[in-house]
Amino acid sequence: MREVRNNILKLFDFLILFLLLFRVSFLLYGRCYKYVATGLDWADAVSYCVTQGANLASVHSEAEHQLIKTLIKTFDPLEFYTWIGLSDVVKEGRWMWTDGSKVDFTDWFKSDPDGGKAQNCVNTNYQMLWIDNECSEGYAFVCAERLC
Ligand SMILES: [Ca+2]
Ligand SMILES: [Ca+2]
Repeated sequence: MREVRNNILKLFDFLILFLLLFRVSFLLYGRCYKYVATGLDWADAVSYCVTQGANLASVHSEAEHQLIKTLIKTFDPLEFYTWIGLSDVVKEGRWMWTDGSKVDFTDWFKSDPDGGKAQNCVNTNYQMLWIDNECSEGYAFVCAERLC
């Protein structure tokens, strides 16, 4: 019985943390973020976010990047690579966010982007920084919506 109670309390703590993350994101940026643990290729991740009325997350400041990394860590303690909405799939070397927002912040790993035409989609969390990677690989991802 005590174990059941402890598990309910743990679940409650988790829900509070979850709600807090969403609330903080809303207060800071007027946006809601959702971590999706299912590994999809980048194009399917883009489509999935759109079905949720959102886009793959764009990132516009170090504070927002930290918030997204905290969200990822909440669901994935290993903090594995995660898709964000940046790509140069339309034109090589021209990085664009899927939500159409301006590229006013990046946090590349020192040697990246290095993949040329073979790597057109961006993961965060490569040593906590961004890398270009092959769009066909399956990773978890973060969606963001402007109004929540
Ligand atoms: Ca490229
Ligand atoms: Ca790369």
